[in-house]
Amino acid sequence: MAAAAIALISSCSPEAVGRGWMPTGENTTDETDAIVRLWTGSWLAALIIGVLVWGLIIWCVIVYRKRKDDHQLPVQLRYHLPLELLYTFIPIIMVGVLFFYTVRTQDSITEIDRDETDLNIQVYGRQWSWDFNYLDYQVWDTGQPADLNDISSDPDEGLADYWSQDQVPTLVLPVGQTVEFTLNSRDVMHSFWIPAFLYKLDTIPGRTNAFQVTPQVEGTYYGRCAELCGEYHAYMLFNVEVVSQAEFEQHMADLAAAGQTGELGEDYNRDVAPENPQFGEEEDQNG
Ligand SMILES: [Cu+2]
Repeated sequence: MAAAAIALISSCSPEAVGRGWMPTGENTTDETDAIVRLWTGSWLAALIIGVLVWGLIIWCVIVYRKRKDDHQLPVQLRYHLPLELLYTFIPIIMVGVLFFYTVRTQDSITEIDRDETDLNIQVYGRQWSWDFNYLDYQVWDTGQPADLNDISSDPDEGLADYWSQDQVPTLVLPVGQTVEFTLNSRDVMHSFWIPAFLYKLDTIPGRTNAFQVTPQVEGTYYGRCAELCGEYHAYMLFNVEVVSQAEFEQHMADLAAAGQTGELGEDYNRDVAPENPQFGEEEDQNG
């Protein structure tokens, strides 16, 4: 308990508490503030109700405890309509309040205003890496699935091996520009997740998902697949770099200079090109 208390107290900076211990200290996108407010609001509401319920339980135990020389059963209640209505409707109201704020926040996050889009990026998830198409610049970038022969079966060593292969793709975004992401999958379900953005969305075969976000803080962030998608799901990593507009333009020029022009389109989907060695070999490993 002492260890737990120390761990808790040490992470109790006012900012960390105010943000409900969410993974970032700043508003990395235009949406993180609303998400943090929903999260901390839900926590606070749950805590207040928890304290109330714990208080009532303790109060009942103390006030209605069995006393000396008291050998009679207390009044037995059954089919007590007011009480039953109370414990039916109060939880419904609580769930309703949480539902209302969740839907309101979610709607504001998932709403897409195409007029505001500055940049269109298409993301393909696949076993087990990512393809990024910068549609407006007609350049692309891609990661390679881990070279499985060169990876230790020990999970920690395996991850280190994968990083050392330097095949993790990097998604570069210009700060302050509104990006519209189009998400697709080449094989099974994956989930496009940038933890620091406090948001993730599935990539689903045969379906297109989209969301819009404006990164606000320059920096390097981790990206992850958040949907268990097969044996090497854990290696389905990417980096995100939020940079100035000039650096972004330079990166687009670099990709074009490297010959990575056009789009990595649907041709690389597994169903369409099963003979493609990069995507076809793991046919039996659907997750
Ligand atoms: Cu995945």
